[in-house]
Amino acid sequence: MFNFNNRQRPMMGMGGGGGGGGGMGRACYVYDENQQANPNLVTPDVTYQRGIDMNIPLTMDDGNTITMWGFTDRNRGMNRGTFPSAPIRVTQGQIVHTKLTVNMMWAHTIHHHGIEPGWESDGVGHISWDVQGGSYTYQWRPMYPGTYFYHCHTNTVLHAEMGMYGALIVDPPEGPGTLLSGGPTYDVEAFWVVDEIDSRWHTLSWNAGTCGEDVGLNILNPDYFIITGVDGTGTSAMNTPPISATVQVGQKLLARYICAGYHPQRIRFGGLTGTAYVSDGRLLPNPVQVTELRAHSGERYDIMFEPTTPGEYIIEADVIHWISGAVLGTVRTKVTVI
Ligand SMILES: [Cu+2]
Repeated sequence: MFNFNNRQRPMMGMGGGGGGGGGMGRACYVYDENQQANPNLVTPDVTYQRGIDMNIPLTMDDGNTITMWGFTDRNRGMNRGTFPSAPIRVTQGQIVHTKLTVNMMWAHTIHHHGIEPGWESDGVGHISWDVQGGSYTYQWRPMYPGTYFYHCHTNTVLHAEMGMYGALIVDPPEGPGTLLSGGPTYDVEAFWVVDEIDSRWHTLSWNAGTCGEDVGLNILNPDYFIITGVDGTGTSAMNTPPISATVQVGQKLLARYICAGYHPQRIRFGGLTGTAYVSDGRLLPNPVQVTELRAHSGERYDIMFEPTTPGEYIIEADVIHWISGAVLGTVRTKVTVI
């Protein structure tokens, strides 16, 4: 059914571009020959459509602007992407299509991290194919409620660092407001997606390093620290829902935490005690009381808070060097209890 011949392409147009636009040309291991229709498609319950934006400006608190890459939301007719990309939110058991359209200049995929579709829908470009100069539809059916994320899996180390990801939320049949079928429920939702940025990487072309040349992707020296798309080291994230949250005593807050960086993280809840119900989209054997959590790249936690004392609680996530253990940076946001 699929032609795997002639997968190795000659290097053409390497080193072009950089910065906004992500450069042009091909890469040595990008397999774009087999973008015919996904052979197993059935009628979906819901379809998400995503395009590509290789020039998303992100302005930091110090005034510098970093170029991010991301997905556009073609369902809403958006030609511009956002960082993070627009959430995908579905109901447990739905058959979902994600249609990705990429123009001729670059190759990208969508991998629905933590979802387990057939291999032709897994979006791991390195072992199947990348999407370039056309569209491809991924089909998947989430079976477990919780917090996931989707990201590009072409030249993954670079493209994920460049911001090509968005939240993927699976609700139980009850819909938003309920974490798991039959409970627990929540009143307010917060999204804590913690990431680091090495601005040196953000001048590279989309295909940098794919032909074996050393472009330094083994060296990540972050100079910015991000929570859910904003600079997390100043005050930007303090009063920016759905990062910061306000709850009344007696209400329940669900925090959806995603470790979107490469260095390990430790998130501290500022004196609040939460209950972790779900880890990486799977129910924990028993709910766990937590005042802090550690996570590695790609991990997610669903944590419920039911605060009893009014006040302001500062949520802090440390980004920790994977070898030395040094704290490289700390992002902050706030839960206000009234
Ligand atoms: Cu990509």
